[in-house]
Amino acid sequence: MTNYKLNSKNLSKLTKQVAIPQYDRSNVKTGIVHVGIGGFHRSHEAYYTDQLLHDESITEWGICGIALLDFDSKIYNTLKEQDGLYTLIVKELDGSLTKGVIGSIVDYMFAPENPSKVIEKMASADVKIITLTITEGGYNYSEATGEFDFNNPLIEFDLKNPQAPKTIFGYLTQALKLRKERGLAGFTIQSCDNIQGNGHMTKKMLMSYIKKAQPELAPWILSNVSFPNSMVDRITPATSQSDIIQLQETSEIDDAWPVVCEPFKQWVIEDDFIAGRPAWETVGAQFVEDVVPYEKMKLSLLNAGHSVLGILGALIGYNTIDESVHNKAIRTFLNSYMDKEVTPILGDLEGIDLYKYKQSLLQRFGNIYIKDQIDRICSESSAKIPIFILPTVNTQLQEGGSIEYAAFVIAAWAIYSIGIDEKGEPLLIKDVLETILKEKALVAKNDPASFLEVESVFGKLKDSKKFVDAYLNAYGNILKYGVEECIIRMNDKVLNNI
Ligand code: CS2
Repeated sequence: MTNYKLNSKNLSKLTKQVAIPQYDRSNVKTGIVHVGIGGFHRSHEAYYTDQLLHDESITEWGICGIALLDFDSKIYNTLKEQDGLYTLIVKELDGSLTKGVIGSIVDYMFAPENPSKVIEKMASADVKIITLTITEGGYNYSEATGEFDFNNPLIEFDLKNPQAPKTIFGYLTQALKLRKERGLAGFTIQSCDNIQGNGHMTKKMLMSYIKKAQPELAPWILSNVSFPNSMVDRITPATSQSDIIQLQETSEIDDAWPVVCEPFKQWVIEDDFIAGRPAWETVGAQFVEDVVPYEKMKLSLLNAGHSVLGILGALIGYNTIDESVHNKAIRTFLNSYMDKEVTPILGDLEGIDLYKYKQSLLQRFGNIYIKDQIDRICSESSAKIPIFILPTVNTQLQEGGSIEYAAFVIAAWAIYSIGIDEKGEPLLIKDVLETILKEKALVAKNDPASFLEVESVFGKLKDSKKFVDAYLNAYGNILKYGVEECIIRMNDKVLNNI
């Protein structure tokens, strides 16, 4: 089979076995600017939008993808080489692959190369929505103070260099300033990150920055910009070299960076778009009045479930999430965590069958073809744990409920942070707080509670005797018996007797 480099020119050469955009991409305007064009954006929002653009009467909702960080130059260069095109490979539960070329990213920019071009783009009249996947840590929120972190050197830089910023806050501020000066309407800023109340968080953080950077702009923003909350979901592992080769071998496409994902997808959005929006509901998104319960459910079951499987699995020496969930003891532990500690805090979720939702998560985690990397899941845990697990712990503590399973996971994380698994192999710790986590983890070998002193992660958790006792008990047991033996005993409810 002849292979063609993926680009606009070669699209027409592909035979029909892979779906390709059936719309005139040159006719599509960019009503959306998206910041953070990693795998998740490309398996989720860009996919939904591509489906939408197949209705050729819709031409105003193409995406301009922004690579914000120096580190993002590779994806920018790839998209540029491929005219914004990439292949989405859905790994079905039976192992088959559904492949489609996605065409919704019709423009792309590398912010570090030309910040003013990005600001101008955001300020242009066609743009109605800025969507974000800037990761949980990208919001510059300090868990210790509950406020915007003005000590971040990049924020200090942006305050001094408003025309050539480095952070999303600097870009949005400058673009909104230009829109106001030019008498243009505002836009919607829609976070697509895994944060409870992601719209509220975006608003709170941006307004804190604006009050320092451009205080006179604040009232205009409050009446001209909207920040809908949303719940986003689709498991999207990092693309591996074998995915690239498999695509070459099973299609005519040479794609330098395809995206792989699971079949499941969900997008629940608050209908609060001040400058109009695409009819994403026609391609499967749900628009609701209040997305908060959905977000809470997803973050505290799916994302927390991932962290549980990732941290426990990493210590045992597993590489992928499916290996971890197929370990019966871990699976039982995860079930107990979800049933005993998370479910009670979720309250009534109208129209959702939680039992089925939890069952479906186990099936999704268990998809053996996805091979979701434990390294990916455990990366940046210092930003994930405060969002995925600690809100559950704090509510349970207030209500006198169980925290034993969560405390076990945190103890396992403290041991994980030493950087060696139970087989003596090194663990790859990828975290902005890597240095401090390692330092505390080493001290914790003799004084386990000291790990809980990382206030930017744990806040005041170390003051809860109930939590600390459970954590210390778990820490000691893990070192003594190993993760698997501990959870087998815990599952048998005999741990307290060991
Ligand atoms: C994962 C998420 O990063 C993580 O820890 O839990 O990336 C997860 O795969 C997505 O949120 C799924 O929607």
